[in-house]
Amino acid sequence: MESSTHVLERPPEGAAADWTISQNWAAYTADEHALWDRLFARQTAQLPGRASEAFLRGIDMLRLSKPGIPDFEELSEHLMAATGWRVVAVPGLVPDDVFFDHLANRRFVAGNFIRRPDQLDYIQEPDVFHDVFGHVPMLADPDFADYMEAYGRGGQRALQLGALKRLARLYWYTVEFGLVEEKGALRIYGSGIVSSHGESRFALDDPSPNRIRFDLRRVMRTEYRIDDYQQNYFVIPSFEELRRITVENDFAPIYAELDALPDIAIADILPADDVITRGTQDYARRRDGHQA
Ligand code: HBI
Ligand code: FE
Repeated sequence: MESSTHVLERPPEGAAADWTISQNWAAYTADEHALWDRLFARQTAQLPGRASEAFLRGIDMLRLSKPGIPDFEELSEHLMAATGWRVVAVPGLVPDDVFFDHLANRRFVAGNFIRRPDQLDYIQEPDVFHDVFGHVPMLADPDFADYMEAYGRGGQRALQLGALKRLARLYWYTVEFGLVEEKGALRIYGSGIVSSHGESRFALDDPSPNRIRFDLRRVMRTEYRIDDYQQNYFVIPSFEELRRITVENDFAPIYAELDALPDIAIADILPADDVITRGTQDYARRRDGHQA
């Protein structure tokens, strides 16, 4: 397994104490811009009717159809005008406390590197396409922008309470792999789905995964996998509701309540679940070679 070259132990040479670096936009090669354009065209071709209205609106508002890897300075001007968020460059994954501090201050950290052509369909670490195409459009939506700032503040608190696992699950099943109901249909807003060619179809069309209506406590108890398509998707009714959950709840008592309950295995469905799709899990079984 190749070592992930973008997970660093300490800020690299030249990085600030908050791990930010210059995006160095002028250093991108024509091939790198062309790879961005190829990924962008492939995803936007399949997103109408699949991505949430808020995501598609963000693509327009932030002028992301402009060819080439976006310049974070330019992108941040549009984003600041919409919701006060900025995009700052980092060399890869940053420590949780650094990550949460940026979010709490409306700074989204985006990798400035782009995947190689042989990594077109999947890359473990967040590159500029996952972060900027996947995450940034949603930050132009006021409710989602508030949710992400509240998430950052919640993360700082969760670190103090030793409850990071709970919050990481909330992030995973909303920000990374969330679905939203719009006009009676399911739409994608999670960045891990919307930036993935295969999962943008799988998440909505495939009979394999469960699709369950979002419940905060249920999500905070549910395990997830990071190495392949999800076996579970949770559906929120709206971004206003997502914002309300974090802005109106004090999570500390919820963490204490959940510590008395067992975790929920990835593909399990509970009697209390409001199930939209009871998945066959055929995809996971095929992948895991008929284990489980
Ligand atoms: N760092 N650059 C970067 N991007 C992320 O999405 C990220 C991170 N560090 C920590 C992290 N995400 C997650 O562990 C937290 O959401 C819990
Ligand atoms: Fe991400």
